[in-house]
Amino acid sequence: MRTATITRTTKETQITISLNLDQQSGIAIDTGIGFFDHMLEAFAKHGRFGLTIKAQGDLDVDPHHTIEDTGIVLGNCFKQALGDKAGIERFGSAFVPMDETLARVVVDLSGRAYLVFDAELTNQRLGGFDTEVTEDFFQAIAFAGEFNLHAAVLYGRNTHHKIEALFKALGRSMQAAVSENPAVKGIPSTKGVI
Ligand SMILES: [Mn+2]
Repeated sequence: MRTATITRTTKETQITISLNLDQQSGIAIDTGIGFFDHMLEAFAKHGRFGLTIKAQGDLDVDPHHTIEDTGIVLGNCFKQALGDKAGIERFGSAFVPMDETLARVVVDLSGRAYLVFDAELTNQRLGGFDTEVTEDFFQAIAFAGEFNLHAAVLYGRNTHHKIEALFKALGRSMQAAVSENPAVKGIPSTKGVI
């Protein structure tokens, strides 16, 4: 079973995440930020991951800590659940439209952390979610998970659609990358380690 459960506690947030890479064992998300919950549910549903998240953060200060720290713990869960990455596809990509918007996410579970984020998010706030923090979440998951993450909105108008398409594309591309393929013999790297 490729699963991980991690709890991280700081003075700003307390977060527990359980991730199951191989089945949608259930999705239950509670971060206290409605729009963020909606995005994480879309990520898990379309990535076909089992995912439970309980995050209690200092929302009275700003939602930023809770969103960024959730990205850190989720990235840590992917890294732990994947283990030595033997037999996985390693690369994954997805285009996801949402009405007038088209998002593209490409990942390489390379063991190296890098983010390229290219999206113009014109509406600054959606519910209790500051849209600029989308990039901080993507940065956090890529760096904690130690993978290359290239995320772009190719075109679109509505900021809700743009962010939702990005989260769905992140789910689809991660699902593709973590998939096990019998044609992959051992660890998918010429170095022998990723
Ligand atoms: Mn929506």
